[in-house]
Amino acid sequence: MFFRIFITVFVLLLTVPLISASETKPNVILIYTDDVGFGDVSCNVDKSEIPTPNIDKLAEGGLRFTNAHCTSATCTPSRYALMTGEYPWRKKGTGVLPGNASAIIAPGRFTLASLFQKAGYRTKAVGKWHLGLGGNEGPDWNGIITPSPKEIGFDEHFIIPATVDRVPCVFVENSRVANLDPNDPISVDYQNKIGNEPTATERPDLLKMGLTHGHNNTIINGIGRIGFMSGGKSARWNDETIAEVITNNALDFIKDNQSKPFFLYYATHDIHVPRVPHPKFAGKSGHGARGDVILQLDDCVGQITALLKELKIFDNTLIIFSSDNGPIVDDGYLDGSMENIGNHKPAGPYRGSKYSKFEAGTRVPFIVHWNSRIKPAVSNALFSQIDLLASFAALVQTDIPEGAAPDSINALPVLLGESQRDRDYNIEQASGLTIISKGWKYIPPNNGPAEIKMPKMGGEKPVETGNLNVPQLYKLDEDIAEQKNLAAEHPDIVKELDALLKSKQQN
Ligand code: NG6
Ligand code: CA
Repeated sequence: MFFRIFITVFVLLLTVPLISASETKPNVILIYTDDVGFGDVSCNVDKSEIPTPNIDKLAEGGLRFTNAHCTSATCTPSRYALMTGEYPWRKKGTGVLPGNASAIIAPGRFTLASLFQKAGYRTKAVGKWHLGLGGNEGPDWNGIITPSPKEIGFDEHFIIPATVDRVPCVFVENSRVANLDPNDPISVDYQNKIGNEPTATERPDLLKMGLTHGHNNTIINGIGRIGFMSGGKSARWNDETIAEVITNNALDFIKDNQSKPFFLYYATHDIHVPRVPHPKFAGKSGHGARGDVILQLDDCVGQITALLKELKIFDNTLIIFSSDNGPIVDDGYLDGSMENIGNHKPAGPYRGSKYSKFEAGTRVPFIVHWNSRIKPAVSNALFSQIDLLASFAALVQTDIPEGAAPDSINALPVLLGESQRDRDYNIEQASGLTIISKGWKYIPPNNGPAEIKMPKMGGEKPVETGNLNVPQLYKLDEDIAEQKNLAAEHPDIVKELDALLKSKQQN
């Protein structure tokens, strides 16, 4: 008896110091990539022609999910959900935003960043934003840009306002355009041409990268963009060094905050279009620009992990690697990716792509690495990025205010690999909503086009939207490629899922 008590006390004493601040307050780095498909990271597929050794190492030492989803098949809505814990389709104006859009998350709203702030973390957003900036009039590019990430929980930011294919082609640092010369003010317009610089429609001969569709407005650095811009010459980014610049910024933040808990939202431009790799990576993948920027992305991940190791904070940093939507090869530019795709399958075994209701639209890479707490494993649990907010709230033991993050559910045990429990249901958004529950995927009937053909797309299959004018039902655990529509055989399940989706849309 005594011996047993002694042992119990001894074991308790051993574990007490471990559940210290470092167990509940790890540093958190969310590597949120752009348009990276499930099959674009080599650890997710049997054989890959584009190696991603640094990302693979995170998977080998951590948890690799096979059934994790962003909420939407495009960027802005997925990021909105990630930050707010609210499904984007509940709120108007959360579709893909132009580069001069107003902030869509109201100042002071509780977000993933303000959660960490409340828990005593230092927080920073680096890289792609695409959630709008400024008030109703949009951002004041030549003054103080507010609201900015600062008003929703980020102590610091160094961001690409929207996308690299959208103007303005400048970085915003702590509410101001970085390196702006006040004598060369920026003007941005999404309707009418402004300034004297040529557009891609006027001067296709000046383009260093051809177009397949869109991107025919102002030419910046030899690349046609969406939207018109003038001025701000000293502030314009250099496409070849975007990855380097934002990664260095992230590395500096880690160095500066190595001794306190920090939350870093590191949102890469890679591998979105335009894909302009640094000369170090250009031509290195043998798969065109898309392959090259995958190598570049992997290198950036390697730089982050190397620094964490050097600073001896790797063990106590929780790193998530994921993506904002599924992959696409032709998203508007002729960059050699299509011709050189070879046997590479960006979506892995899944059907569809970015923009699609099929699984490839939202089923993305998701890796969680936390050396001091997570054991290496593969998780097949159905998981949604929308649950990160509530799960992290549980981890850092901080309350979510009443009414905030209405769709976020605490799935911390799943996130840490202590449970493989599926989310009860998962709603996916593309041009409409679909739902997964208990291994079934239901796509409501829809009259939209079944395919979107890109005008000059050559051999690539068109985007399969997933639209069909009859219900679709797939048994995902037996048919991950969504080939066999079982709706006619299981009208009861169709009815049940249809009702479930409708009920979730209402509350
Ligand atoms: C589309 C763009 C595409 C990409 C996408 C947003 C055209 C023809 N296509 O409208 O290139 O920018 O928007 O991608 O302009 S996302 O990953 O930010 O959602
Ligand atoms: Ca994206």
